[in-house]
Amino acid sequence: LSVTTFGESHGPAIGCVVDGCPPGLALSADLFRTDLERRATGRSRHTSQRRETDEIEILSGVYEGVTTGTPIALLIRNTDARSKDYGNILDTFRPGHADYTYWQKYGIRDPRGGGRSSARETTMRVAAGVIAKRWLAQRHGVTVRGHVAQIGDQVPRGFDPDAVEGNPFFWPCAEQVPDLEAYMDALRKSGDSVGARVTVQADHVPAGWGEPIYGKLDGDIASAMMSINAVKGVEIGDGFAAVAQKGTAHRDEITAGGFLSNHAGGILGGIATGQPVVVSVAFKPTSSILVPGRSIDRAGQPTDVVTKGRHDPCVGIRAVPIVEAMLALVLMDQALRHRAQCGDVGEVPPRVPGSVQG
Ligand code: EPS
Repeated sequence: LSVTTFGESHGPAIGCVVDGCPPGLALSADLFRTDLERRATGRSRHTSQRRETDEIEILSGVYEGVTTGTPIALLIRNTDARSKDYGNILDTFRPGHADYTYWQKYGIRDPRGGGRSSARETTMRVAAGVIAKRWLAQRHGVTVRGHVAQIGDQVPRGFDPDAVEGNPFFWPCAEQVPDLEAYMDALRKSGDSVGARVTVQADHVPAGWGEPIYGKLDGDIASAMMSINAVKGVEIGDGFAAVAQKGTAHRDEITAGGFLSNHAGGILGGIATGQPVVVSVAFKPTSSILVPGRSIDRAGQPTDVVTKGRHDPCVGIRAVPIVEAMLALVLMDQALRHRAQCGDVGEVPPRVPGSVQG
């Protein structure tokens, strides 16, 4: 499976091409609505107030409501672009923003705002992810669901999966939501931004998906997550907490009834164990903020930068569907690769004579 996106935040449209989806999957434009809405701007006062319709057009790869096996091209026309918001910073570089590195690499300053580095690009990842989620659910019963596990120094005081979709923060503890509203209101008024941690879990992933050295399942997941803008860290299972653990604490002991814990996050040696695949992603604080910061202009002269316009005080709040989409896309890709090499899930690979057989 391969996915690529195109388009700029302030261009006429954004889109993606998903190549390698098997034929026969039922697909229509309305199926994209829920996840696109979950990610969209302007749905609460705690996100950017840009209002896009995010209406999907299916350009190819679907005939009479089912995928044909040919590349699926999806398009969303931008309806609320406003590149003049960026007029005052075009000659400078926002501290902490990809403005600087795009300029170093390409020597072009796109007058259409962040262009490709804008979080707008993630819309099409979510759209592509809808296809992967549907295929995984229908073919293998795999589900992928996430939540926000930290905003700044705020951590959930409890975990109720049913609470997540009922508040604008994808937060798993409903009683804490008023505190978060106050926290985010104060942050927004201060003109600053904050980071977030998003945790996503895939259930019913069959043991065996993944590859042992090159193309490890966890390697592909890390690469996919790091390709999301504003991501600075990825953990599988216990992740960095494993540094302080002893082997006796970290290993997941096995009984006839299954594993006794899941510190590994469902992956050992690059291959799925059959337990839930658990991934956490760190989002940095948004760099487009109202607090003046020191920078330079294109001539290298010192200047202060203030970013006005419609921005997210915490881009991680909208990131749950994006992280879910990337995990689903990696799992679908690995599922197809597994089928190509080893056959369908549950099919016992031929045993080599002399090897120990189960
Ligand atoms: C973004 C800046 C804002 C956000 C945008 C991401 O947009 P604009 O380009 O109009 O300033 O609204 O997010 C979206 C439009 C979206 O759909 O996610 C940024 O700098 O990343």
